[in-house]
Amino acid sequence: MTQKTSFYFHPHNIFGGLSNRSYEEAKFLVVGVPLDVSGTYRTGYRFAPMYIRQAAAQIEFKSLRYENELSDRDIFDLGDIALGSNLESNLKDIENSMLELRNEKKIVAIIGGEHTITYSTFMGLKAERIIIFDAHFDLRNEYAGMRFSHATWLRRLLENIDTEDVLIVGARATSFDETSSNPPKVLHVNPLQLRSEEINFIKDWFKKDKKYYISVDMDCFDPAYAPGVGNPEPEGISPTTFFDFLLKYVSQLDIVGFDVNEVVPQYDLSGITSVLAAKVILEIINMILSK
Ligand SMILES: [Mn+2]
Repeated sequence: MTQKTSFYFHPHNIFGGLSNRSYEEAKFLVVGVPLDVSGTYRTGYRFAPMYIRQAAAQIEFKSLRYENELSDRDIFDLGDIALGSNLESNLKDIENSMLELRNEKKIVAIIGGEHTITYSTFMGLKAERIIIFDAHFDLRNEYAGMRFSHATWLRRLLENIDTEDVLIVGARATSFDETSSNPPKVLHVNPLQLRSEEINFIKDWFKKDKKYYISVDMDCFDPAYAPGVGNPEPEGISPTTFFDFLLKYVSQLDIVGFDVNEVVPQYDLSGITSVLAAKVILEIINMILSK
């Protein structure tokens, strides 16, 4: 009997409800990194890849800004990296898996997980510069007795790369505790500056001959748009500001990988944070495809 395939949804939770048609043809690899170890407030990051994959299956793929619609053939979803409770061995495993993927010459789309993963994904993919969208600076030297955590990972990364290779967009939350440990001075633009368009001081930072990594902590958005995050922070940016920023400054850069992190589905009662996270991934893919 011929199988009536049109009657059936794909039984597995593959990103966007896609079919994982061809690994060879795919330009993008989706990888879930459900790290959920160092959270100190609202945890549950481990469930985010599952929810964001589902959300991506229920929204359209065509981009308004790029006049592009990614297809089934563009993306292959590898599944999640298996992780346990030992943070440092998890970080090693994440970095090693990225080192492997780097040889595949594809762009890696990572679904976190807590923000700590970005230390390892960036290092493994051997990117040169990082654009971070985040309410926070994550520059503490130690947090809750940990040298590696969601609040310290950028400080650790800056022990490996130069300060001038980092830009933080949407930053608005810091503390005396953070600034008193003399963190490196990182170029950043806050939501008020983004609204008033007084951001000429960053326009020369973008260089076309460098390899970039984009990290999107979903708490960069205002909690009205993204309530389901570990550490919500009022006065964040809107999705429109975010997508306009990508179009204006990021769309022509050489991107080797990106992540979307810090979603906590249990606090995302309407599911809108996962939908926005899925949209961020789809839009970045369309942006890169239309370059
Ligand atoms: Mn954050």
